[in-house]
Amino acid sequence: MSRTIVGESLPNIPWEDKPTNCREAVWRYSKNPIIKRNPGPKAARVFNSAVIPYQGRFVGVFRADTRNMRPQLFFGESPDGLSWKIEPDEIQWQNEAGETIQNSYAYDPRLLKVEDTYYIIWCDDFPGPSIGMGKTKDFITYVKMESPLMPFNRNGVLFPRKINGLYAMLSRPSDSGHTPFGDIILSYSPDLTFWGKHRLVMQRRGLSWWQGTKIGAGPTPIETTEGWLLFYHGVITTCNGYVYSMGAALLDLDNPDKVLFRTRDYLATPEEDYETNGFVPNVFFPCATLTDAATGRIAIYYGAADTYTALAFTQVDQLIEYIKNNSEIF
Ligand code: BMA
Repeated sequence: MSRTIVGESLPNIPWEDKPTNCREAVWRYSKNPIIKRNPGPKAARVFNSAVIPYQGRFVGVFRADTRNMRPQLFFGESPDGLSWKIEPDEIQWQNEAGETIQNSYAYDPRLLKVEDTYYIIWCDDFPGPSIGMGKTKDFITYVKMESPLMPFNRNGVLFPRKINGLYAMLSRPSDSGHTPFGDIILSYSPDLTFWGKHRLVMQRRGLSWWQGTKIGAGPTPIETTEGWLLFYHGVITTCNGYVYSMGAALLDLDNPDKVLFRTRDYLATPEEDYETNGFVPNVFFPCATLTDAATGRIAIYYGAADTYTALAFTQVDQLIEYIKNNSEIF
């Protein structure tokens, strides 16, 4: 029993116990990757994607790079969170007036439920990378909303409830290319349209090399009794390009621009073949979690090498203890 996660129980969460010889706080699913190459007629590689429980099963919004290599978002569903059926065609968006609109590209979606609505936040073309946001109630009709923040920006992550009466979103202002910098910023909104009251949350860290080039928020923050649990990616620049690893932080529940604890060392870095080999080698990019409040189990969905979708696990109390004991904030 655990009472640390403030949320619902999910008895059918995908899960595998920690291997007895594993000393890490996060461990990988033994049957990774769960989505391999070419899972659909248009989808060549599915990665950096988001899932959520829905009506007793699981649904997801998947980033698929198509055969012209432009990423789009595809809907998928699964009875167990492990084997996924991805729709052959991308999600069709309409504007608030109900007219069908085309998205030039879309990638790295996050998916969450706030009150009775599911929100999808992704990297959109403004033109140039920016935060796209849309909503659905049934995963049939999808309405694209106003762009919340100015370009260029990526890694938009909405909190699952209002904080002090305002919606809150993390993002990572960037450039129009493969951005060699980046810190995590918090913005507030009364209505999901107008955003302001921007606050710096966390910066890249020169001394902690795995997160020395840029950082970006990952899955929707998880509310816990110890603060908002935020998984994030950190990037180092090597002679061979960027390497993406995963860390975590605890943010103050009432003022999430205040970092309480933050991992000095990465929680996971590309090590397995499906993480070190692929379209972009050495990428471990978390975009979603499933949580079971009753047991404290957390399943982390991450993109591996911009090629596969993979799964890792952790337990909230053990993870928080690890973060507190291995934290460095400056
Ligand atoms: C980032 C994004 C991610 C991608 C990563 C590594 O800029 O485009 O979608 O996983 O680069 O290529």
